[in-house]
Formats: sequence, C-alpha cells, structure tokens
Amino acid sequence: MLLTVLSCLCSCLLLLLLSVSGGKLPEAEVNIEVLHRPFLCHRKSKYGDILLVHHQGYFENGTMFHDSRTEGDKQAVWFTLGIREVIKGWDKGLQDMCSGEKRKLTIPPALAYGKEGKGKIPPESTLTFVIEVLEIRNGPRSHESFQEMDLNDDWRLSKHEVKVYLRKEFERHGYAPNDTLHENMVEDIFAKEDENKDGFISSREFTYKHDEL
Ligand SMILES: *[C@@H]1O[C@H](CO)[C@@H](O)[C@H](O)[C@H]1NC(C)=O
Ligand SMILES: *[C@@H]1O[C@H](CO)[C@@H](O)[C@H](O)[C@H]1NC(C)=O
Ligand SMILES: [Ca+2]
Ligand SMILES: [Ca+2]
Repeated sequence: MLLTVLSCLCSCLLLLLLSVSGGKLPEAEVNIEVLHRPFLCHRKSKYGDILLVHHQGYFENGTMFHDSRTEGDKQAVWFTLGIREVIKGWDKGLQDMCSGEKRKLTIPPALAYGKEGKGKIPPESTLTFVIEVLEIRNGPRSHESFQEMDLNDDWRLSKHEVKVYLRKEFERHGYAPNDTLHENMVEDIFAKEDENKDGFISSREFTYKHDEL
C-alpha cells in the first residue's frame, strides 16, 4: 500500500508536468474488444482501484513483444487504475472490468509510447494488448482508505493522522518506523495534496480525480 501511495504521488507529479507542457490534441481512442466476461460480476473496476493483471503485448504486425506469464518473474502485476502508473491506453481501456474478464485493447501511439517509443517499442507504434484481470481491490484513494486514516472521524486528515498511517504501513511491510523520514514524507504529501493549504487533507482533496481521462 505504501508503495502504491508513493508511486501515486510520483504519478501525480508527472501528471502536473505533463499538463503544463502538453497542448490539447484531438482525443485518441482505445479500441476495446471483450474476449471473455464472467457470468458473475460483483464489482467493476473504477478509477483508483488496484488491479492484478496478466498481459500480452503485440506489435501491429502481430509479433508478440511481451508476455507476463512467460517473461521476467512470470508473476501477474498490480497497478493502480487511472493515475498514469501505466500507459494511458490501459487507464482508459481497463475501466468497468470484472474480475476474470479478458479484453483486447488496440491502443494508438498517443495513448501508448508516442513519438519516442520506449525500449523495444519503436516510435509511433500502435500496440495491441490482451489483458486478463485476475483481482480488483480498493486502491489507496478509496473511501475505505480515507476512513481508515481519519482516526477522529472529522472528514479530514491531519498531519498527525497521515504520520500514524505511514508508521503503520512501514511496520506492516516489515520496515522500522523512522520519525524523521515520516515527517519528511508528510511534508511532501501535504505540499502536493493539501490544495487549499489549510493544513488538512479533506476527503475531496484525497479522492480528487485527475480529469484528463
Ligand atoms: C514486427 O514489428 C516489430 C516492431 O516494429 C519489429 O521489431 C519486428 O521485427 C516485426 N516482425 C516482423 C515479423 O515483421
Ligand atoms: C531515518 O530517516 C532519515 C531521513 O531519511 C535518515 O537520514 C536516517 O538515517 C534514518 N534513520 C534510521 C535509523 O534509519
Ligand atoms: Ca481527521
Ligand atoms: Ca486542505
């Protein structure tokens, strides 16, 4: 969870930089084909959820460039939906999915690796992914997470409450708590998240949706 919070903070920062530098282009679209949808669907993926997925990636000519089941550590990967932890095409194309659902996404370069490309992805590549969602969990930005952090139930997070939360998360992941480090992290978090600078993170500031999706 802590790592997710941190990577979210990084993504938020990146998002700021992007929105400063980028002009508005015509919206590129992801083509979504549902390959399998389970009969039972208790909840659907939404912004801020954490998803566990297996995926295969293909170039336009059909050559596979990645398969999470056979490459690397062969593990399915967790990521937070909607915060640019992954390419935009995933953030857009993996909403409203059930656990067990499989989709084929065809993603134009603007929503993938763009003009530059990345690693073995050449510039201006349209990519196709076959993605299976294995599990969906509440993300760090969920209502449930907020309530867990808001110790005195006043619908806002104080620096103390955020610090207590960081300490707990550290302990849960087997790290020794470190007051200096936590205080620095709290300052960082408030600098980015306490938009109206009143010294508290309100539930609105906490669950704020980045509206470019
Ligand atoms: C398919 O496209 C990729 C990326 O452009 C390239 O690296 C690969 O060699 C191509 N494969 C074939 C069979 O043309
Ligand atoms: C605690 O964190 C601070 C700041 O990151 C670091 O300089 C210090 O070495 C850490 N102390 C311990 C005991 O790990
Ligand atoms: Ca509170
Ligand atoms: Ca505030």
